[in-house]
Parts: sequence; structure tokens; C-alpha cells
Amino acid sequence: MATKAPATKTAAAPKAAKTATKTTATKTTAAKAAPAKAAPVKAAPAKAASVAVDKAAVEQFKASVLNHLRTTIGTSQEKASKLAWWQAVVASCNEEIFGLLTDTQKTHAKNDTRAVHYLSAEFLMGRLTVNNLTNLEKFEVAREALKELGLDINEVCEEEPDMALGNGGLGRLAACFMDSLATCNYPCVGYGIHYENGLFRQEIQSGKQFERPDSWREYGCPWEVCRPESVQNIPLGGYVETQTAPDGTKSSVWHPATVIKAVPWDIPVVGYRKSSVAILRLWESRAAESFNWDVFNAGGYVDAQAEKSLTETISKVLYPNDSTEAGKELRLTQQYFFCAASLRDILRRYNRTHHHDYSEFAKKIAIQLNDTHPTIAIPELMRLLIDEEGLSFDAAWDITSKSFNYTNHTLLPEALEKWPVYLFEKLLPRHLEIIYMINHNFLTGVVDKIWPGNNEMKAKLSVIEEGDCRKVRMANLCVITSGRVNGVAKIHSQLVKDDLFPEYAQIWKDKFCNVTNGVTPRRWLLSCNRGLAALYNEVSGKDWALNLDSCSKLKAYADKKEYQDRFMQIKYENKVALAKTIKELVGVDVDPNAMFDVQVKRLHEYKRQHLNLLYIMSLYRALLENPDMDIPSQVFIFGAKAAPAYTLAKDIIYAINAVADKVNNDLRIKGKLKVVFLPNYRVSLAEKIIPAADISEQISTAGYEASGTSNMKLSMNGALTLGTMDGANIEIVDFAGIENNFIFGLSVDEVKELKKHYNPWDYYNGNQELKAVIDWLDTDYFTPGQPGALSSIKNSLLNLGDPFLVLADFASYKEAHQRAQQMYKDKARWAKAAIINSATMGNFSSDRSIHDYARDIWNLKSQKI
Ligand code: 26V
Repeated sequence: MATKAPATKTAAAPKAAKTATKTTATKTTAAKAAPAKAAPVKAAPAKAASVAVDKAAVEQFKASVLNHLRTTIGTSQEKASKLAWWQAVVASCNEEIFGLLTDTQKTHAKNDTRAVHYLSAEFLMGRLTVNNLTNLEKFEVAREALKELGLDINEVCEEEPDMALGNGGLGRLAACFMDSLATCNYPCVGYGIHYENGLFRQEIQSGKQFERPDSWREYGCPWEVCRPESVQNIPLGGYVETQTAPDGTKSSVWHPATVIKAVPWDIPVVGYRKSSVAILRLWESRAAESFNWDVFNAGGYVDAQAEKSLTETISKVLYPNDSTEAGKELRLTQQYFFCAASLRDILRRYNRTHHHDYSEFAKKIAIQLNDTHPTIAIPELMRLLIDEEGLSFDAAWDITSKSFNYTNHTLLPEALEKWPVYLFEKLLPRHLEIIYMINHNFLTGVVDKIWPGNNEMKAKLSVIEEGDCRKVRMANLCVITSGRVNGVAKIHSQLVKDDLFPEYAQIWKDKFCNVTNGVTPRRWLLSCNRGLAALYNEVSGKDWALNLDSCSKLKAYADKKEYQDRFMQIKYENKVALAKTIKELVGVDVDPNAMFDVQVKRLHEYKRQHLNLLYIMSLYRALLENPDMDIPSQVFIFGAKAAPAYTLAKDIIYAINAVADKVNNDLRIKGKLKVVFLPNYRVSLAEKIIPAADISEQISTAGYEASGTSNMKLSMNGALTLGTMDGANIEIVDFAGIENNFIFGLSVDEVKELKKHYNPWDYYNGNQELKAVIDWLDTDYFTPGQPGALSSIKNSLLNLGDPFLVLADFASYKEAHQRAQQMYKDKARWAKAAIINSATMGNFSSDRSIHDYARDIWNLKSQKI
């Protein structure tokens, strides 16, 4: 039967934020209310929070919001919608933010500081209001001010659309890095694309994913500022003319066919405690009007408009990670468009002080390529320096090769970008020439010297892949040019060096390095888990969000009942809040006392959501056989978007929903098992799910997940990792202890070995339970009247060879779950493990990652403002 959420005041209270303002006395009461062992936890009394905020600051904030409501938004307190209130809150924040921004920029200009320029096609910023208020140390003040105005801050902040300008891990990493760069006072600019539509909004209808446009700024985004004074004109297409000077020297002149206008939108990124304010500059494409006058004057009004809409299409939409070939041309245009605009911007700023003397360029400018997406920046910088600034090829190469660095984020062959040469000929003919030159110099000057006459080696290392359709290999161009190439977790960096680029590593043994990813503790702990943040304030002092290592102080209390109870009480309250969200979103009742098992990430076969699903099905079968089985109640929570053209990924979403529907409504299993697929997983939803998780599913086939970052967020919030020895999981359990997590499955080496002779049928035939659940997929049990609706999963696991070894890891995965269930029954043991996980994640603050980049890659100094 469906279990009801406890109808207490706490159960009804939205969000964990309430707990943050509790006094110590209240917390002790809460701790006393928490139960000792296995007994269901009672909800803590939701005492009115006594808030120690500065009264004068509250009055000031109130006055500012009311003033903006009237003078900026143009409405009144009586008429204002929640959206209007939110806009007024943002306007109030901006008063302070723009002052801080000016101070930051003045300091950097005065000192002519070296800066890093982070080029990324994706910045998954999410919502900014709570984060900015937190970083301005104004959250409590704002909450109180809004409360006095009769408003709930959480409800007001819910008005903000997510800035979903990224697909997943890579984009969110860029956003965390911006937060850390600003907080740690490193001079920087983030450059990207001002997509009109971010990653699609996912709707689930009858269990199936449908993609809808995400118009995040339909009603404007009050955080961004347009900077018309920094507009750039970007040439595209056309042909290259070779000119011969009287002295016989040849030069290339590019005659582009079109010019696109790049309009910059700046989003200030506020460092924690008003450290510095960084700028994220996103480029929007517009038609360069002047260019269409000819067509226009000739009476081609409609044609002129059509041309306009084509150029404006460039920043229209973010590409979902997709396996399709379609739309390639537009994607390459997007990449070139934002890189060209960013480089012109970099050069413009540099020349304000250096007046076209490029001898200092590499000293002042570091450029980081976030994956291969911005690789085209390499030939574009060469082109700008040669064609527009008059430098020689060698001088331009010297500067370019000292300025760029490249981060690799995946080993998946299908994700390594290769662009057909014909596309370059059509869109970027001059860049192609430059790429050929770079490649020629590399092959003759480097490869030939080490492997004389070895044409096979040349073909392998060349930037150009020969064949029917010649292609430009972007990763090769990155490695050849960059000063440093890094992977994003120790194991991944090792594989980048040993398996992906072994010959390059032989040529340049010091080029390759590792910087393990991190996540910002301001968003992923302080803002999203105010209950736990308050506990850290008490135990580690108020600076823990600047120095996450100091959270390790809580470890000393991991055995203490009082702290175990308090920690688990906070977790419980977060679970109550999530249970309420689940009810609102999908109408399913879940019991906050059940174990919350969470897998949130993009849907991909290598991430193996289907392994999780097969286990859930086996658990369901076991419960049907024995409904009184002695296991804790469990809620399996999924959040995942599938690339629109990735059919099997979509089938897996459908299967999860079909199983959920059946399981959640089966009275026979007495509510012991619930399955929830939360639609439209995004940053703001992650912030609600992660603080409530008991188990963090990190179950990729070893060797495939470069790092993972949800593993860090979940562990930080006290979830135990149930995962493989892959990506950053390895480093996480190194810090948190293997005994406090549930590690299973094949290792990277075992995967490599097994892949040589893998036959999934052996596992299918050798494990009756596994066979039964796989065969269940073929029936219409979960899809009544539609037998075969889930068969594509079975087909991939058996007939298509199970490329990600799901069947090979199944038994071990099940056994890991059994260990987790055992431990969960021992509340004290579980609490201890949860505390240790959270308290030992200091290494996974993105501040640490950024310090690593600054020291090992960018040679960048922090600048006090
Ligand atoms: C791209 C594509 C494009 C073609 C179809 C298949 C496919 C699959 C994956 C990708 C994503 C590549 C880049 C990426 O997002 N990597 C993620 O980067 C995170 C930040 O470093 C890291 O934590 C994740 O492990 C890694 O998958």
C-alpha cells in the first residue's frame, strides 16, 4: 500500500532551508527527537526559526526591493506577481554586484594581470539567485526581508528559469569552475554561446521522453547585460586568394562570403564573500545588417530577411550530445563563431595596453579549451596574428602554442570530434590552410625526426584523417598545439596518456597531466543543504565553504551518537522535502524512512541505468516471492535526459517508467519498493535530490566515465557511493574509505581483458535470476497489451553483444546492494559512514581543482581585490 509522508509540521515544511536558521538549542532538541536505531525516525518539531540577522540590513534590503519593484520593474507591491518580485530581488543584488565587478576589473586593468580565458561551448549555470545571495552573504537577510513582505524566498526563487546552457557534466564543471575562479580571485573570463534555447525540456508522456524547447529567457534574464560596445564582426565562408608580392613572397587573402555580428551578453559570477566578480561572456549571433543592403536595395526584402534568420540561427539552440550526423555544419559554425568572437575580444583587451606588440601575449594570456569543442580557436588565433596583425607564421605559432591548453573529457570514440575537410573548405577555407601548415610542420619537423620514414605513424598522428571523406581530427590539433593536456580524474588521465595518445606522450612526456574535477561547495552544500551547512558552521567554523578540507573536523564525531543523530535528522528532513517534491511532480507517495537510492546523470549505455533497472526488477521478483523479506524499504530515484536521437537510451527511460508504474501500484509488496523517474532533470532539480540521497549510484563500466561529478556532490551531502572503480569514484573512496562505500564490478584492466572474448550469453545462461529478469523484458508484464515494448534492451544485452558488460557485472552489483541493505539496518553504522563521506570530500571542491590548474597549467596568480 502507498505509504504516506508523515503529516507533521516538518513534513509539510518546504526545503531544508528552515533548519539553517535554527539556534543551537533548537538543533539539540532536534537531535533528541531523532531515534536511536532502526525505529522509524519521527519528524523533528518545526520550531519557528530564530534568525540572527542584522535588522538594519533587512530594512535596507526591503527598501531596495520595494524601490526596484516600483522603479525598475514598474509595478506595485499590491499588483506584483512572484516573477516581478524575483526580478526586483535580482535588481537589488545587481546594485552590489556591479560595484564589485567594477572594482575587480579596475584592479586587473591597473595591474595588467595575467588571466585565463576559459573557452567552453557549454556553461550549465542553473539558477543564480540563491547562489548569488549566498555568495553575497545576503541569503538570510533576503529571506527575512521577503518574509516581512509576506513572501517565501523559496517560492520567489522558484520563478527563475534554469540557465541550462549545457548538456551535463562538462557544462556544469565549467559553471563550478567560474564560481571557484571568482571565489579564489583568479583573473579570468569565461567565453561561450548565448543559446536562445538551452538543453531541451524533457516531458514524460505515458512513460516516454518528449523534447520541448527550453526558452530560458522568454521574459528576459535580469542577470545578463548586453554590451553593444564590444560587438564583433565574424567573417565566414568564401574563398582564399593567393597573392604574390613584387619580391615573390606569397600570402593568402581570405574573401569571406558573409559577416555575422557577435553580440556579447555578460553574466557576472559572484565569488563567495564578495571576493571578486568574474565575467561569463556569451555571444549571440545576429545578422550584420549592413551586409544585406545590396539584396535589400535590389528589392529582395524577403531574401534579406531570410539571410538574416540564417545567421541568427547560429546561437539558436544547444546541441544535445547526439549520435546523429545531421546539423554538423551548424555545429561547426557555432564553435567557430564563439571562438572567433572571443579571440577578437581577447586581442582587443590585450591591445588596450600592449598596442599590437605581441611579445607579451603569451605572458598575459592563458586559454583553456574545454574539450575539443573550441579547437577552432587555434587556427583562428594563428589567422588573426598572421593575416590581421602581420606576424610571421613562426612568430604566430610560437605565441599560439604557448597560450593554449586542452582538457579532455571523454575517451568515447564517437565523442571525439572529426570534421569533414569539405566543411572546412566551405566555411573556413583559410583556417584549413593554416591547419595544413601546422600539420605539415609537425609531421616533418617532429614525427619524421623520431620515426624516420614511418608513414603509418604519420598517418596515425596526422591532424588529417585520410579516406573517402577526409577529416580534421580536432583532438590531434589540440594535443599538438597545447602546452598541457589534462584528463579529469587520475585514472582517466592515465588512460588519455596510455590508450588515447600514447605516441604523443612519447614525443612530449611532460605535456600530459591530471586535474581531478571538483564541484563548488557553495552551490552543492552551502546553498542546497542549509541544514548540513549549519552543522558544519558549528563544527568546522564559518570558513568551511572556502576551505572544504576543514569539514574533516566532523570526522572526529562520526562515532558519536549525538552527531550521528543530528546528521541523520538533517538527512531525514531533506528526504521529507524531496518526498513532497516527488508527490508534486509524479504523484507517487514515498516514505522518507525508506532508503533513497539515487542515480542522476545523462542517460547513456556506459552509465548503465539499465543495470540498475535489472537489479530493481530482480528485487521486485524477490519481493513478490517473499513480501516479508527482511530488507529496508527502498526508493529508487532516477533523473536523466536521453539525447533525442539515441533510441536505446529513450527505450531505457520508457522501461524505467513502465517498471515504476507496475511496482508502485503493486499492493503485494507492501510499499517496500518504489521507483521514481523525475522528469526534466536539471541543476535546480539536482539541488533538491542530492541532499536527500542515501545511496549514490555511480555504476559506469570501468574505464568509461572520465570522472563524474554527481558522485562528488552526493558524497559531500552524505550519500554512500555504490559504484565501480571508475573515474573519480576511485579517488572518492580513497578519501572516504572503501568500508564506507559499496564498490563492485570489474576493474579497468578486467574490462579490457574480458572484452577480448566476452559473451553475454554465458552470463545469461549461467544465472537463473538474471535470465528471468531479462526474459521478463520480452513479456507484456510491464507494458500490458504491448509485448516486446521493452525488447530492445534485451536485444542490446544479448544479440548486440552487451557492449558495456552489464551482464558481467550484474551478480557483483546485486551483492553490493545486499551489503548496502545490511548496513542500512544498522543506523549507527550507516550514520558513521555517511558522516565520513561528507566530511572527507575536501579534495573535491572545485577550488582545489582551480588551484591545480592555476599552479600546474596556467601559471596564474590570485589577485586580491
Ligand atoms: C558526447 C557525446 C557526443 C556523441 C555521442 C555520444 C557522446 C557521449 C558523451 C559525450 C560527452 C563528452 C564530454 C563530457 O560531457 N564528458 C563528461 O565530462 C565531465 C566533466 O569532466 C565528466 O565528469 C564526465 O565523466 C564526462 O562524461
